[in-house]
Amino acid sequence: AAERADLKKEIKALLKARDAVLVAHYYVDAELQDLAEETGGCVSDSLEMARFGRESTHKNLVVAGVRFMGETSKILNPEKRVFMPDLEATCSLDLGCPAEEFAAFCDQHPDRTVVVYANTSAAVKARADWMVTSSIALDIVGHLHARGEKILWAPDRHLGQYIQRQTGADMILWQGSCLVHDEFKYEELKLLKEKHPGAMVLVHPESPAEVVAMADVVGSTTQLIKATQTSGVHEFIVATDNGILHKMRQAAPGKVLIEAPTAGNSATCKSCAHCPWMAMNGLRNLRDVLRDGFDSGVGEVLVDADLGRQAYRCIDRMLDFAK
Ligand code: CIZ
Ligand code: SF4
Repeated sequence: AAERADLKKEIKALLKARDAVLVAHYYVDAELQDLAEETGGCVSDSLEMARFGRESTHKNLVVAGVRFMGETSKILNPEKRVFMPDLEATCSLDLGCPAEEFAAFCDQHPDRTVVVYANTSAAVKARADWMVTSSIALDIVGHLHARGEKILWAPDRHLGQYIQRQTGADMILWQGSCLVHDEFKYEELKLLKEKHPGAMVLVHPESPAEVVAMADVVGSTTQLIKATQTSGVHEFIVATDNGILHKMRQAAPGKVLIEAPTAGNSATCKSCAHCPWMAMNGLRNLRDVLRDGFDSGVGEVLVDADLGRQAYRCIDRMLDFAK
């Protein structure tokens, strides 16, 4: 514990010395989320992380999250240096949507507007017309549908199906999935709900359709946190990465939060509903990157300048739409 306190002190001093601000996702360690808040950074979803990074007046950014979040920050802020505690922190959606195959898929459907989820590489974004995050996906696809546009969606198939059902848009879907949310199980959730009949079920739309169908609230991380805060209900079953529980406990003190069951977590596994890549962010590698990365370049997110400019358009379009 003493060592952790020292590390935190060191990180705070280094953030100042490097003129850097820490931006953390809801799914990373509670300690990192707290540090981001204590030091004037932010803890949020990928939409707010992108916004915050762009508006920050600090010269440099440190992103505690996964690779696509660091890349998005760099693309929006090419003049800033962007670092991550571990550049290997990726995402199964990003991994499952290689740029070349994706380009071939787009080439087969030249009549469609290409909408990609934030959880993709810079190269995939460079090919897209729009980038969306889960908090704004419904609004943007609904808007495009109303204009008569047909959609090519990638990479999360569950989120794509959900949007398709909600908006009625004509969509063809890339078949990717999130390895965390894909594991939430319908049968087990049904049993859990029977045991807690008063509980409100909160589900992230990267989960399978039959799990989404059981939800009282379907939404992005920010929307789910809000639901715990604003609803009069006392008990919640939460189907998303359990890193979010830290923020929910702060937002809704005293309320009961129950993790939704995954294939393995009911009795045997305490960390199934947690992204292994988000978990790669820790105090030690955060300290290391702040102390050494600025000189050695280790942990620095680099995006090819031309590719970055191309990818910028679809992100900027979303941010502009969100205003
Ligand atoms: O699952 C993710 O990686 C999410 C929910 C990202 C985000 O904040 O949009
Ligand atoms: Fe990707 Fe899922 Fe991890 Fe989010 S939780 S970063 S979607 S693998």
